[in-house]
This record gives sequence, structure tokens and C-alpha cells, in this order.
Amino acid sequence: MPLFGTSRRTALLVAAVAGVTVAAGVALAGTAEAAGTLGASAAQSGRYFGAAIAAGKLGDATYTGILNREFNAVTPENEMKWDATEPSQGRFTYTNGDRILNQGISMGAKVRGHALLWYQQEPGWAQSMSGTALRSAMMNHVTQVATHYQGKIYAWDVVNEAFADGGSGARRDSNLQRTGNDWIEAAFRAARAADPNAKLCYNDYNTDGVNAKSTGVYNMVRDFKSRGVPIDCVGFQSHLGTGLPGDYQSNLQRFADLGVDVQITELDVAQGGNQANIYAGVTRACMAVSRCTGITVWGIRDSDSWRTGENPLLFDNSGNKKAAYTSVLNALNAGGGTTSPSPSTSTPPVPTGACSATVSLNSWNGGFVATVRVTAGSAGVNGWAVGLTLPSGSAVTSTWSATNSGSTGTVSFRNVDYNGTLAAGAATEFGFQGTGTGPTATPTCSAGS
Ligand code: 9MR
Repeated sequence: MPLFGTSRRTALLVAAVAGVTVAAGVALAGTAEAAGTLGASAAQSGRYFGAAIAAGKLGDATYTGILNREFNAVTPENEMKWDATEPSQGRFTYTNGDRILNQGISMGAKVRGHALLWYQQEPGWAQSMSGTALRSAMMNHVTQVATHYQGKIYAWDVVNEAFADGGSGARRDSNLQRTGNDWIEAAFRAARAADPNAKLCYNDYNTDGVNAKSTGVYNMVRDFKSRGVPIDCVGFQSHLGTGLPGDYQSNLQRFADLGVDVQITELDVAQGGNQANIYAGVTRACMAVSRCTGITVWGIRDSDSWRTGENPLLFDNSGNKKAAYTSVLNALNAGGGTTSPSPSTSTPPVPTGACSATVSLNSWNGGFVATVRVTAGSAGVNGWAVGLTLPSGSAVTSTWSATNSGSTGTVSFRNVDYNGTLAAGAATEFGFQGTGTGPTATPTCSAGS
């Protein structure tokens, strides 16, 4: 499988920075020249605009022409699901998933992984399993697939559609759920251990406004954040009919305020008088929420959609731009807040020292993942360092959202550029993986870079 070589990555990064500089220059000059494609206009505010794509369509020149021109993110519509990647137990097939990945790499696009665990599209062998046998098969699947794609996926839908429809706000019954209520957090921990750099998302539908189902998800995410379960983002599928919930934006914002990114992951809208307006409303809502990092539409042309006959996408069957396309492009070009992490609201009481840190551990025989929460004291901090002592024989093997000096004994972790500045009482998290057993003593925290 071709890898994303360092020189190519560097070249793209330089190009991206140059693009931002040009855009900023235009804005300063007041001429406000609009970008001409979905991806380029989303990129002006640091966002992506993606499409779900199918490996079997990559030979269609019209399809691939639009894909290459318009989008800067891709999601495999089916190719990374459980039935596709592990058709018989322990035998993994990545041919079609890799085709999507390589298409994304060739475009310099982000690749969203979809989906590690979902009660639908389970392979037949898993459908007939239960209990501890199923639980270990689930965790093995997460570990194997996330390891295969390690370092190449922007965000994984670790768990898809685990909540019930209707007014209960409860989990959906499934053989996955019957292995124990902790299956979701176990999956997130396994995914983090396998690919520390991927953002880990929970993804669902009918969660597009404030309702019982979205509140069930919200409560789970709040609980995960408070206990250090590694979750970075929530996906809102947004398979929409003829209306947009009035509280669509405030629903995104309440999740963002928990300290996770939010993403629109499977957008499509029934064709009707309101289609263009609804698309514009979704786009404006994402642009208005600083932690809304991007939008993905669930297909390219109407003829590519799973919603046969509803014509729910941005391009018609011949690949022509629809009115909905123009409304999305205009909403992207109208701008909005750039994406940047906002402080979490689920912070513990403000400590009186400069900062404090707590660790939560997920351990197994021979290894562990530590999630460390750093909370600024009453004066706020500009740069922080956390000291942790590992038992003898243990070692840090990888770190995310911080840099470490040393890997054994007393190890010092420092902020990276985007998480060093914390307002009074604000918190951020970093993590590391190690061999042996994790730290047991309370970490030290000092302010200043
Ligand atoms: O678009 C996908 C379609 O090709 C598959 O047949 C279907 C199988 O259930 O899954 C569709 O994608 C779904 C996505 O993976 C999860 N959210 C709902 C999507 C539409 O059904």
C-alpha cells in the first residue's frame, strides 16, 4: 500500500499554508474573492468538505472528475465496515478499503474511517455470536482494522448508531450491546491504543436537534469526558427530510461545549422546495460552531445516493451542479469562525496552584494507555509541563497532544502549540501509550513553557 511520503506531505503542507496566506491577503484587501469549489472554500476556515465514495465507482470519469475537483475529504461508503474488512473471523481483507484510502491520499484529502463497530453490516459469523466470545471478536476487530490504517485516518467512526430511536434516550438493543454496557468505551480505548493519532468519533442519525436520542448521546459523551474515556468527536449524520430542526446549531454547540469536535458526517436532504435552503442552513450552522470541523455529503450525484428517487445530493445524475450546490458554496464562502478548540465546560473546580493534572489508566497485561487531564489554576497558564513517574520496567512508547522527554522513570510531558494556553479553570487532555504498568502516583504540573 503506498504510504503518504514525508516529502509529499511537506509539499502539500507548504501549499496549504501558501493558500491560507493568499486567502488572508485577499480578505485584508477587502476584495473578498470567493473560492470556487466546496473543498477550497471550506479550507478557508480550516474545515473540510467531503463525500462518501464507493470503490466500484472510481473508474467512472464523471464521478472521479467531480470528486477530484470539489472535495478535500472522503469516507468509504461501505468498504471499511465489518462485513467488508473481516468476512470470516480473523481473515482481514483491505483491498477496497485501501482503494478508498489511496484515492484520498492522491487527492491530499482527509480520510474518515467508517465504521469500526455497527450493529448492521456485521459479517454473518459475528451475527450469530454473543457474550465474551463476541466481545473479544469486537475488540480484536477494532484493534486490527485501526492498526492496519494507523496514522492514515483523520477520524474514525469507532461506534455507529448505538442509541435507540424514540423517546427513551437509551441504548439500542443489539448483540453488541448485550455484551455489556461498557462495550462502547472499550471500543474507544482499543481504537486509541491502535491509532493514537486518529480522532475518535461516535456517529448517529436522528440526533440533529435537541431530542431524547441526542440527549442520550450527549449524556454518554459527558460521562466519557468526565472519566477520561478517549473520545474526540461526535458525528451527526444529518439524513434530512423536508425540514431542518430549529435547534440544529445549538445542538452542535452543546456537544462542542463538552470539549469534543463535531462533524456533519452523512449529509443528504430530500429534494423539494427547501432542499437548497436546508443545505445552506446546515452549512451555516457548522460555520458558526468553531469546533465543527467539516461536512461530508453521503454521495456525489443523485444517482449515487442510497436514497433512490429522492435526489438528495448536490449534483444531478449527469454531474451538473444543482441549486443546493450553489447554496452550500455561498454559505462556505460567507465565512464563519475558524475551527479552534473551545474550553471544555466539564472542568473540575479551579485549582489554586498554577495547574493540576490527573491520570486515568486503561491497562492490560503488559501495556496501558494513560489519559492525562491538565487543568489551569485561577491565573490561567501559558504553557504547561506534567511530570509522571513510571514503575521500573515500564516505558512510554507513543504520546499524543503533548511531547515527552524521556520514556522511563520520571518522564516530563509538555504542551504542543495548540493546547498550551488555558484560561483559568480550563482543561485539556493528552495521552500516551506504554509497555509495562502505568503510573500510580499523582502527577506534578507546572506552568510556563
Ligand atoms: O450508503 C450505504 C449503503 O450503500 C449500504 O447498503 C447501507 C447498508 O446498511 O449503508 C449505507 O450507509 C449507511 C451508513 O453506513 C450509516 N448511516 C446510514 C447510511 C445510510 O443507510
